[in-house]
Amino acid sequence: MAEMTAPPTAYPEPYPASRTKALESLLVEKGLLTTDHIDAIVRRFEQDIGPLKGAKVVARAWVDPAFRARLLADGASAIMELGLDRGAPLVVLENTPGVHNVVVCTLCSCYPWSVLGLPPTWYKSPAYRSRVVIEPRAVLREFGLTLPETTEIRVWDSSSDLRYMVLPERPAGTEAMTEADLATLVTRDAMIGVAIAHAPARGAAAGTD
Ligand SMILES: [Co+2]
Repeated sequence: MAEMTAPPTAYPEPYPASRTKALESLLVEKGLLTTDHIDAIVRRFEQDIGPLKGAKVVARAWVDPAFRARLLADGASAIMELGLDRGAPLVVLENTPGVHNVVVCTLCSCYPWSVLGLPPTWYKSPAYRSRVVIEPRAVLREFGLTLPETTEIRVWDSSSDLRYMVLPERPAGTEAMTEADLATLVTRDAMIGVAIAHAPARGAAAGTD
């Protein structure tokens, strides 16, 4: 009969994960942070800080036609001009008055992380992944985006070796805005293609999920 051995320990976590957990519990215990606060920071990385990179890329493309041309020709190389990581091959899809582009990964959740950070939860949902291909117009309406019947909608399926980002149209009435101010009009959802960029409205609230 085999000798009793020590009970199996839990599968070891990678070092950064256990270190992060230890720091988090210490800060919460000391009352310096709350778990709500930490969740809010994670959300900020998903919604604001990640997509901020793409917003800068779009704003540059809006003000600099030569950069725009390089971006459309080879997205991954062009974003390096703004100090961003090259990432996977990146195809930038230009929206025009007659054509609206929208991005999905039907197989899993491939996403242009080099410009948009972490994907939102809905992007990974089976419903979005299957329905946007079959009935894009209806799905976009659910996101609050109603496009004219005459606008052609093109759906692009990402893969592990090819990522897509939408270059939204520059809103009318923004001719006097600086590149930095223009970047604030570009949302994550507009770069996935489930929204468009809007000119600033007086008293408009910040976008939420
Ligand atoms: Co995928």
